[in-house]
Amino acid sequence: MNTKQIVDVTVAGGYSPAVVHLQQGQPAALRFTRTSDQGCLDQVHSADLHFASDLPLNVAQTFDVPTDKAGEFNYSCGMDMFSGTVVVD
Ligand SMILES: [Cu+2]
Repeated sequence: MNTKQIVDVTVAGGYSPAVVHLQQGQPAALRFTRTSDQGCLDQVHSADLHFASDLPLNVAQTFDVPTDKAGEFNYSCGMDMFSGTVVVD
C-alpha cells in the first residue's frame, strides 16, 4: 500500500514542526497553513523539493514532495530568513 504521507506545518514566526520525517519511497505532501501575519513568511520555496508559492493567511496549501531519494532537504521563506527541513529516511 502506498499510503500518502501528509504532514501539517504551521507557519507562524517560523515553521512548526521545523523538521519533518518522511518515509523514502512513499508518496508525500507538506500541507502549510500560515496563521500569523508576522514577517515575510507569506511565501515559501524550495529548490530541493520543487515548490514555490504564496501562503495566504489561514488557507492550507499542499505541495507534493519527492521521496525517491533519502536525505535532508530544505525549504525557506521568501527572503530565506526562516527555513524548515524535510528528512527522507
Ligand atoms: Cu523571511
